[in-house]
Amino acid sequence: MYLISRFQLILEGHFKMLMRYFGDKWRLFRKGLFLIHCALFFVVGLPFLARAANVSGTVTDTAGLPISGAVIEIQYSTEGCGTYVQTAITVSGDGTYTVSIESSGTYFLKAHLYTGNYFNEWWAGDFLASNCSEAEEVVVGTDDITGKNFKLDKSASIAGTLFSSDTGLPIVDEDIFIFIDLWTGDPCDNPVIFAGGNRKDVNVDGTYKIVQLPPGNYYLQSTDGDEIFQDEWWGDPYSRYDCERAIAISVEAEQDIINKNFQLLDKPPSPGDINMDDAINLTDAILALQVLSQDPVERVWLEGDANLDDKLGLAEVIFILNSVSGP
Ligand SMILES: [Ca+2]
Ligand SMILES: [Ca+2]
Repeated sequence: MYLISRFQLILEGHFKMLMRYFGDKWRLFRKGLFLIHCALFFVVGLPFLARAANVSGTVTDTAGLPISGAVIEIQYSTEGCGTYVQTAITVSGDGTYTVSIESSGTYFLKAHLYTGNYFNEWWAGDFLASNCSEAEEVVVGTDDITGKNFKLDKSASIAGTLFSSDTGLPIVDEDIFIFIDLWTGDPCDNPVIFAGGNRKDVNVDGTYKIVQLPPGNYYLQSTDGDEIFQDEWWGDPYSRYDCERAIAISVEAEQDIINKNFQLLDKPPSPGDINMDDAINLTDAILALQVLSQDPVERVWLEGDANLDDKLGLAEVIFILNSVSGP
């Protein structure tokens, strides 16, 4: 009896040890299973549970013709306008769009064009708003929402080509690094850069087009990031180095203005240097006299104008002679 009970005790002891050992493992195993389940839920289950609804509509011009290539951007309202929650959706060729919104809430919709000539607009019910604070909320639950349509107003544009003043040919360069800025106000006295994101990179063929312009008067200025060409203002009949000679371009609603070309210098001009050879001497005086007698034998540059009257003549001859004879 004693031996049996002793044996029993030993067995029970081993069993308890085994239970303790495997019990820990079992708890760990269950814990592991739980974590795996959680991970599976987040990876696989949550997107399905969280998906709320599709929002769809059309993007057209005011005549109802589809505008393809527009992008519908979505902003979330809890933190106000400006908080993007989802990748933008490109409007398809027939002007329709469908956005899948993944969680219920309040959203704002914006139709944005990166290349076309229409104003970017926020959806605001029967009309469109130019900024988010005027946009109408779109409350997304579990039902699909349709009919969020945009009828975008056409905007104005300015286009042209950049020429080299030296060669007279368009500035064609794969690595071109010239851009055009729009300014309002006095170009020589703290002009204001037009706040429409209209700084425009010039294309490799030397052309440029600035779109999404509201009506107004704008001054255009070219800037060459490579500093090969001078920074110049648009002017008539050619672009100008001096801000005093910048000419405003008047733009009306929906107007497409073309041929606002630049003729860029590759060095800054000097008053009196009629032939732009970096020297002011009697050759320049003779050229100015020949211009006066309407008989220039060599190419002359109006940029050598010394008295800001956009003409070459006696004023330049006197200026040059003064320069040559010294103080
Ligand atoms: Ca000269
Ligand atoms: Ca002059």
